[in-house]
Amino acid sequence: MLSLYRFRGATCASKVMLVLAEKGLDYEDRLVPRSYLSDPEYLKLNPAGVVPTLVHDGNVLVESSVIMTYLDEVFPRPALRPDTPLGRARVNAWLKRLDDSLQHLGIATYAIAMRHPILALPAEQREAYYASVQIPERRQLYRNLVEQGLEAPEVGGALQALKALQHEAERSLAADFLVGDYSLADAGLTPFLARMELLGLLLPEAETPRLHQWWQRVQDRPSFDVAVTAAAPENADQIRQLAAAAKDQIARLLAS
Ligand SMILES: N[C@@H](CCC(=O)N[C@@H](CS)C(=O)NCC(=O)O)C(=O)O
Repeated sequence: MLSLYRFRGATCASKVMLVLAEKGLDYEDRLVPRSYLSDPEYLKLNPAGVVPTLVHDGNVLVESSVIMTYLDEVFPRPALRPDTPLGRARVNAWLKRLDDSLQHLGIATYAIAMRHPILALPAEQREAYYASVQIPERRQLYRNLVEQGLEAPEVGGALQALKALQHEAERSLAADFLVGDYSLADAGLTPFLARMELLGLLLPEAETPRLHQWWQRVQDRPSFDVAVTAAAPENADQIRQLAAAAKDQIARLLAS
């Protein structure tokens, strides 16, 4: 039996859900509130207090890329990795690249949208929020993002990194998918594109034409609706509006 812990809007959980959907695997959907991530019961499963966590026949797995690879090994059909060592290495390189890029996506999401409800809190509650950030080195980052938004010093670099990620995908897309047939690399990149699209960070089609075609191709797959659309943040419309309101500032940061 498979159980997946996730919350709505968790990019890393969508990566795993795409793999489950592509393989037609049934699983118990443990949709949890974000507050549950710091519950001692959950921390026993996932000491970092993040999603996704997969439990397979009582065995606990964390780290989205590890889980995706595990699922492809245990449930090999349809295969979501090439059968050559070189092809697999290329898929692994994409998974690593995406893991390394998650922080940039998080910074963009906070600076454009998630800061607003926190900024609206009374100062005392805002301070309590910063103090509750689990990783101490991240407290100043969150403070900057909430209080300075797109002006925070960390944002320019993050948006440039997300731009570079799109260019890298464009260069990789000589054929329909990133590495051979549809693979874990495509499943990994898809929720990133969905988030970048929501935040108004997608580069124009003229700049990344192959990536735009790929984006349409992955959206046309049945897995997209269940693993990405249905798993979008509850406040997706509001995020889109906030991104639209910030579009000139975003364009400046992407251009520089
Ligand atoms: N490297 C981990 C990152 C996990 C991670 O940061 N997950 C995010 C969602 S994408 C999370 O749970 N964040 C906690 C929060 O937002 O409160 C993985 O790929 O599984």
